[in-house]
Amino acid sequence: MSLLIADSPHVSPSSEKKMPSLIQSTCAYCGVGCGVDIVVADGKATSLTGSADHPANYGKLCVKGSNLLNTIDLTNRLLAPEIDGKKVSWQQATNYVAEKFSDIIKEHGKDAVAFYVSGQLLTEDYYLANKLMKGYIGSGNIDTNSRLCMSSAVSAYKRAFGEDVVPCTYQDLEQTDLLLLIGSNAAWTHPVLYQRIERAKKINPLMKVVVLDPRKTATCELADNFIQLKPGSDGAFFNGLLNYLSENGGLDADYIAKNTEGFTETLAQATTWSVAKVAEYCHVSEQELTLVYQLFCQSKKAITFYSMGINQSSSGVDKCQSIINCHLASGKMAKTGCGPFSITGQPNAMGGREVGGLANQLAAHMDIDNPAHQDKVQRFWQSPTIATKQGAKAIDMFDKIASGEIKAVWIMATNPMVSLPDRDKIAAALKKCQLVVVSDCVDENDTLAFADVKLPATPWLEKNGTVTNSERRISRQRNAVLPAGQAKHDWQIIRDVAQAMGFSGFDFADVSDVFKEHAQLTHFENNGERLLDLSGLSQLTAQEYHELTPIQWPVNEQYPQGCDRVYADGQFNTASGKAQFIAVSPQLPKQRTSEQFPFVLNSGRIRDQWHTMTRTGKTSKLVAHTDKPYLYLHPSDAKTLAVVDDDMLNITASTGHAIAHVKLDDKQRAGECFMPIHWNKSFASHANVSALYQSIVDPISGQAECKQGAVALTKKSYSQYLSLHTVSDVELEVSADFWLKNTTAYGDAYQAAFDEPIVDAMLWCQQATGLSGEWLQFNQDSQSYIVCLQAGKLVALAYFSQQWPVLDVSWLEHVLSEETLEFATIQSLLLGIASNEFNQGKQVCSCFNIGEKTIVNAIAQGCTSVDKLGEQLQCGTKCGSCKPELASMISLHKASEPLAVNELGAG
Ligand SMILES: Nc1nc2c(c(=O)[nH]1)N[C@H]1C(S)=C(S)[C@@H](COP(=O)(O)OP(=O)(O)OC[C@H]3O[C@@H](n4cnc5c(=O)[nH]c(N)nc54)[C@H](O)[C@@H]3O)O[C@H]1N2
Ligand SMILES: Nc1nc2c(c(=O)[nH]1)N[C@H]1C(S)=C(S)[C@@H](COP(=O)(O)OP(=O)(O)OC[C@H]3O[C@@H](n4cnc5c(=O)[nH]c(N)nc54)[C@H](O)[C@@H]3O)O[C@H]1N2
Ligand code: SF4
Ligand SMILES: [Mo]
Repeated sequence: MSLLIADSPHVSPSSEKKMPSLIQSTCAYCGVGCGVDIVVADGKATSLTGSADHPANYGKLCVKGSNLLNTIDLTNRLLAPEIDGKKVSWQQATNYVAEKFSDIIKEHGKDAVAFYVSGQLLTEDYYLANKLMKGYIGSGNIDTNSRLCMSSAVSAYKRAFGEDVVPCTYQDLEQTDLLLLIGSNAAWTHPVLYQRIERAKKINPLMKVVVLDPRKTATCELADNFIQLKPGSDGAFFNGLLNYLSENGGLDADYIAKNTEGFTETLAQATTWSVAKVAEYCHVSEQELTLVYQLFCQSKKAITFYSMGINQSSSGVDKCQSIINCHLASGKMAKTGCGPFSITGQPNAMGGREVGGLANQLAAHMDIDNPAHQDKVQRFWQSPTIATKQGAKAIDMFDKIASGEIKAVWIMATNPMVSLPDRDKIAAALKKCQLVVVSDCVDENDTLAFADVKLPATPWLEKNGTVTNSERRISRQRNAVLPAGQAKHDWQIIRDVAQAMGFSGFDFADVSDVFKEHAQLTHFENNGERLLDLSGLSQLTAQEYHELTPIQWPVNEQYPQGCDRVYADGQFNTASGKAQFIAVSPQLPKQRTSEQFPFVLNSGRIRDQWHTMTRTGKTSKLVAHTDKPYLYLHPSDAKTLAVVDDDMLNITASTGHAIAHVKLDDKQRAGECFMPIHWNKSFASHANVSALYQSIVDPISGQAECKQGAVALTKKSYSQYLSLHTVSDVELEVSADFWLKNTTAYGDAYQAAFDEPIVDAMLWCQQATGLSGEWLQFNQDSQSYIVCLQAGKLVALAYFSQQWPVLDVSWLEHVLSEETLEFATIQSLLLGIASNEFNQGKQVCSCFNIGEKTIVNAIAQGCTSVDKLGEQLQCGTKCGSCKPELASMISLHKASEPLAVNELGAG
């Protein structure tokens, strides 16, 4: 096998047809930034494994990473540019966008246009988008979905350290004594890091893990202590910790004196936060708190690892600061196993921060409102103009689109209709906008529905450039195959539009030239002012760039091989060189429950889906674990609402409405419920959670409060329910009052519900599926069971009932894959009775397809450890993402009897 560096100027994937080649790249998904080895044969990616030598994952991959190649087929791909729904050439599309943008700028000024971009762009894409908006159009109006993700963490680092620098590494997580996981469900969202932590804890049983979350998540499997706090109350927890440190000898007076400023005022603010007051505020016991405070105080090393439960808050910057305050005060900073570690979500959230992709940054960690920085960047770019003030942050940007102040928006690699709060408001804004340009890889999503111009971008596997992970490590994302159809790389699309607008600074032939320019800017007149310095990479030849191995910044004369430890000398990037304490006054969420909206709505991720499902929704492998956008509800609330598992609930907020199935869940507090963020109009009629949140933001960072909404719940019933499995595509938008769609191994599975019963069920099926063949129907009570056969092969199966029909997935997979069905099978289909052998229950292990019932039975027969289950059933032995769930099933079922078929829902 030869090592092929595809898309380099020297070798192209198509020229290397015969021998299988190995391409090293980076996973498309989360901020862990795992390396992947892709085998390519005859221009196609044939297998993928974790790169054994990548320092993020050392060969490991989670379930999403392992399934990357199952999500790359060309179905739903946008393969040609379109204007107003008509295919056009690239030249037409590029000129059209350039002309429209130029006209609007000419008539209404530079601030009448905007870009809304994404932490899923590569650094080179991001760099050019930022350069075009800030240096050539001259406006600050470029913002990104990272605003919804870690902009509060960015603002807090900047305020405290003088620069947006993450002072920790993955190794620190393994080398610490105490790890606080705050508002992070890392077991599901950063699984490979979680597994590294799990392993570290096995090696060092003295290491302690504490989780703070209003929900007891899969991450708690690793926790020695779990603090189930009141939503939004984390700021008080950390003020209380600071106070406790001060009262119990936990301060590092020397560190405070030498390296920080503002301690006295900050402590004064925190002293009112006694353990008793924090306990009352956070709704937790004083004993639990004291235990964790003691742990922090006594541990030599501690890391606070925080994520969306902290950032997505109307006071997120202060919450991050309250964490930083505790680390500065205790001196648990910038040394092995210590520090405030904000984990990034998206694969290149960090790269976006480096190039200045947020509306309140300039470029290369320089400040947009600093005249010296403006001058520096403009001179470096030799650009005709430069942005001199902050542009519109995401929420404001869409408000300005709604008000008509912004007349053209170019959206790249994000799906704001699904991910921004207050969906109706976003829809109204996009509808009103004079020109909506969307660069995406898929041909349909909730945002593309509003696009005047659609630009086909290359997705992962075709893309080529760099990403930076959560620990400041730059890795190459290399393309393994050539662009499909007419798709172009995002950086090329931006370059071509910029040139069509008449701008001269975009003369890049190769992606490595873009990277080099970015690296040079980080060094330009830096004089040690900013830690972000990539001068060591600023002279790479194209070949060296293509061969670049993972490296942590800064990379410069002092650290030619990169640098893992920053701020070790206690010198920060503030004017005084000292880190800043800032007094924090804890705030509760702005979205409050009321008589009208009595439930707190929490939202977040599930294990196997990525964001708006444009990729992970494509494979049955990733759908089986959680096949519906459930609303997770406490059993006591379910009792009050008179609902049981799988009943339907109307979820109403001041901003919008959703409908979802109920899943009983006693792992959250009564009065609170949780809904996943992933489902949208491509997969469900009423399941977009962002419709239920108001767009209330942190006053400093502009990050939206996406974790604590207020909703009303009422039982929703329909007069008829349908489960439909077919090989054909079905459009249910008009014909059903509620619907859900899932990708399965055999085609699509639909669930639908009707306010009025369907009069002629068979006719409805024939019209909905458009299939002809032998249609058979069996009616019993008020149920209709319908099948359609083509030459003995089952092509459609529809069950109408007054409750949700329960069908086992593995049985369906079996009957729909058979070439011809035996008469007895057709009979059992029409009676709706699956044979026992197929009832495995909900899928738990996606790698080996192992269901709940199989696992529970193995536990009852003595497999009482995750390792034993793995030995017997293989579950958990590949990617390991299901191991926390297996552990929790063992605790639940250890002493139980094997389950009978009817005891488990068929999932
Ligand atoms: N499987 C999967 N993994 C992903 C992603 C994905 O879509 N799918 N997306 C990636 C991205 S972009 C991101 S940003 C990360 C996000 O990673 P995480 O932040 O770990 O994920 P979330 O599920 O959004 O939220 C984390 C937890 O915050 C808790 N929480 C809610 N309110 C509060 C609160 O007031 N205080 C505290 N302490 N906790 C609270 C929630 O209950 C939830 O368990 O995941 C990344 N990884
Ligand atoms: N209520 C609530 N809302 C949230 C969150 C929450 O926890 N709760 N989390 C927030 C967070 S942290 C995040 S990060 C956002 C995520 O939300 P989004 O960014 O809106 O979600 P994605 O599905 O990742 O959107 C990426 C889009 O880009 C396309 N795409 C993929 N690769 C490429 C590429 O290389 N080039 C181009 N041009 N397009 C590409 C995909 O097909 C998809 O349409 O959601 C936020 N919204
Ligand atoms: S943890 Fe999983 S999703 Fe994240 S980068 Fe690694 S393989 Fe990809
Ligand atoms: Mo994110």
